Amino acid sequence: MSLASVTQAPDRPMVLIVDDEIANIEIINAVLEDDYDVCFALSGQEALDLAKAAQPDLILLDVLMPGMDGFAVCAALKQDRLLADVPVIFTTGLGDSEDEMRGLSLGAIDYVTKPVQPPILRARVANHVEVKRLRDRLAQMAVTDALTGLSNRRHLERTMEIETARLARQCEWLSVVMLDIDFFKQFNDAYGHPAGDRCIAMVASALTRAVRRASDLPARYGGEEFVCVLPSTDVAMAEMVAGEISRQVRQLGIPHERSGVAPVVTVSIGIAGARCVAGACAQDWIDAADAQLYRSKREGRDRISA
Ligand code: GH3
Ligand code: MG
Ligand code: MG
Ligand code: MG
Repeated sequence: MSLASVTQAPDRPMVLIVDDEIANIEIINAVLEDDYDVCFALSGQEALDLAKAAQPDLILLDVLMPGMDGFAVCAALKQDRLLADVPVIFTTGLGDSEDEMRGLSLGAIDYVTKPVQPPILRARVANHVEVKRLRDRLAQMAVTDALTGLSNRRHLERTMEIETARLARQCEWLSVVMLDIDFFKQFNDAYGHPAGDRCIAMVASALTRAVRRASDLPARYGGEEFVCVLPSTDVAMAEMVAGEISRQVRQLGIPHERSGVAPVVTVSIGIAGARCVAGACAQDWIDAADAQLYRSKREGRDRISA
């Protein structure tokens, strides 16, 4: 019944119990503690703070509490982008169908009246946690490239739109680095398509090693093409990142006997960087980086253009 146990066992689902009466928390905790990491809050505000910090898989929410009541907590949770998808089950003494309707219309997934029946509460929690976890996995898959584990193109494009708007408000720099494996058709021809896939995955790992900031976003843009979004980064800094990417890829030492530039796999890189202004369009950075990448190819490959 603590946050400490949660951090030690990240695979056990976490349930947050919210109730102003400690006796109620103890009853529900006894029902769930064998299967879940349980944390608890004694007030609405505490519940919101803890939910933000702990990102539980499910919240059991009392309605009648001094100060902020459960309905208000539920409404606030649903307003919060990071918490809106956490399933909420009201556990309350309020048994009117009107109250139940209100709870459900606020976005709660379920409504249980106290005193709770342990096996039924356990079953409801298990069902909702399972659906929540499946949904989380699907959401993760929707933004991830299966071969490399990097962000996929859709996620990259959506993130860039959000970032350009955010950076424009601060009149900040945004740089985009685009890279493409050199003579990759010949690589596939020489070593086979499965080896080509492994090569793409290894280049992705080199790219991940080369970008350091938590806000940098490396992504697989297409077949053997990658894009790295670097917020608050000017062109000079982006050139350093690109140099590191190029070095890391070379250091993989993947033999490429049919490359026209080196005995190992190399990449050509294009960089686009500019300060964001109101109305900035993410696609402009992509187009500009692509044009620079094309220049790197034209001028001989295995090089960086900005
Ligand atoms: P360049 O130096 O000009 O980039 O030459 P290239 O041969 O790399 O050029 P191009 O971009 O035309 O060819 C990319 C090749 O990458 C074509 C395609 O067969 C291969 N490819 C694209 N996606 C994948 C993939 O997922 N796996 C494998 N193994 N090959 C892929
Ligand atoms: Mg209460
Ligand atoms: Mg290509
Ligand atoms: Mg290529």
